[in-house]
Amino acid sequence: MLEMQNEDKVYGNIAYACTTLQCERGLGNKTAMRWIDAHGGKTDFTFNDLDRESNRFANALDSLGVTKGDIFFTFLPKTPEQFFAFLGILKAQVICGTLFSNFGEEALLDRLGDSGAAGIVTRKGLFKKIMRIRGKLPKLKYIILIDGDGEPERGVFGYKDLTAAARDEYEVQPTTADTPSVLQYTSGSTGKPKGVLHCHGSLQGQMGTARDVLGLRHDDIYWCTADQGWITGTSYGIIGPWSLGITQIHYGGGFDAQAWVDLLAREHVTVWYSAPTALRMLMRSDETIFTSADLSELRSIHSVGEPLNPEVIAWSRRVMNRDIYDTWFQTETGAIMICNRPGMEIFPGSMGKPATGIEPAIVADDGTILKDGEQGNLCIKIGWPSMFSTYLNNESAYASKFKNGYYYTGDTARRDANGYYWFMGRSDDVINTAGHLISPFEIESALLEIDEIAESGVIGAPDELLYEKVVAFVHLHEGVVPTKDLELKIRLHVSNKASSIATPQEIIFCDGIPKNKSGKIMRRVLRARYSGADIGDTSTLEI
Ligand code: 6R9
Repeated sequence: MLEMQNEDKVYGNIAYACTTLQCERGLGNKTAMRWIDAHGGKTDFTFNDLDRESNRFANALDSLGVTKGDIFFTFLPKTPEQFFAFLGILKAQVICGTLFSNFGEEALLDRLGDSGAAGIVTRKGLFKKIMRIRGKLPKLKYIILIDGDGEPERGVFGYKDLTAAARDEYEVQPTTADTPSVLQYTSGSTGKPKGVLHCHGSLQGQMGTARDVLGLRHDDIYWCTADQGWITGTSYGIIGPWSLGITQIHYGGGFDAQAWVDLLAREHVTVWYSAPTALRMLMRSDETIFTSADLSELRSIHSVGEPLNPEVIAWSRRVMNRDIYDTWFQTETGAIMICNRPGMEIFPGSMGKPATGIEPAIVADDGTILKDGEQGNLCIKIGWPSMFSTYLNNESAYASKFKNGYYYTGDTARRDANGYYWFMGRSDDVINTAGHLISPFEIESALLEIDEIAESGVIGAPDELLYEKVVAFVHLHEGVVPTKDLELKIRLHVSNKASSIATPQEIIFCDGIPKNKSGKIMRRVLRARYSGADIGDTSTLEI
């Protein structure tokens, strides 16, 4: 029995596997994270450090009275504390939600409110966003500031004081595959964002794909550029690599072509996981940045989040003398499902073949499994280890994603005769801008709060750099004149309420928003209007 519990503990808990287990394997003094701040300052943290710091955070949560099954969020840019807190939260079997630090107050309120979060770890610069909505969050008891002092009477705690008072050891309780672990919200085209809940058993999928798809080996130096607010940042910026005992680089600076290439060269990065928008931005920069850098140790480059255009692969082959391996997955799938990987022939434009054990199918709307070459819904046969366990508080939306033993991804794709999958698009209106999924509904709701606006409709339009850009059609109230100031007001409002990434790139003032007879915005018509295409069947149009 004791042995059994020990096994559960060792293999069951994600954070245990990423820290204590690595120390038990003899890797305690190995660098787990080389932290590079925005000014280039470096601090190395060993697996011992990661274990101790996450133990302290878990003890701190225990001392506050946070218990198994509660939900605690991180709302931070990349900082070492982001990682310590994430792992500490999971060690305590508390569910860890992660939030992008650019979220505005409405986006925060939706997520913290829906989940009934017990607490949040953040920093002073972001604190005011939370204080503005705190009155609407009665369940939010604990705000932990990584760079501030506590005011316990207001439910505010200083990270440093809390963790300094905490013990270095933590007894992780036996954790099973179905113990809830990570929570991330994802946008749909209607309604509020949905909380995708994962379980500790997802570790198997994340560890397996980090090894088999990213090809991570014990002597690698790995850099995943994804933010921890995103599934890629948790599955492949924390869980997958650390569960394999791999050294990771984490960089606190923003995008800068020279700084990124310098980092790749100077830190001897061997495996790099990034996204098409960043790669396209690199592609636009001066080629000598690459040709003058020594990237000889860089073994493989992987990409996720948006379609990887063949031009980017051609550029990488020419300038870096390397392929880029595209990978496809979703917040819901938890781990890579379809991919190109080292050793496989690449057909530029195709996202590759199924990862080991994954069985996708292309399915028609009527449920018929389609043949090679035919386009349809991209579905995955259920039962992979990192599959989400539910949409929090939304069992019906969860159930609606499954039919005949398949999970419907919401993407459309086709498979060719060689078994390679080709992404065709999404079957909903969700906008993918620079790899971030944005709900047009969230932006429309923010726009409607602006006094001058009568109605609005938001679409994604093709963009060379971002894949899609946010375009807002705005119908103003009678007598309101569109001005540059009004445009600025609109942009600021969306940025403050939703997020800076959701801010419309283009605002088009118009006389009315096309709706169908049940009042739904016809985004298809707006897209056609934008591209100048034929607007198709308009029999259900209101105007
Ligand atoms: C990991 C992640 C998922 C959606 C997905 C699809 C798009 C992701 C892609 C890709 C084309 C790829 N997507 N990878 N499209 N090629 N290699 O991105 O999760 O934020 O939930 O987005 O992103 O539309 O359905 P998430």
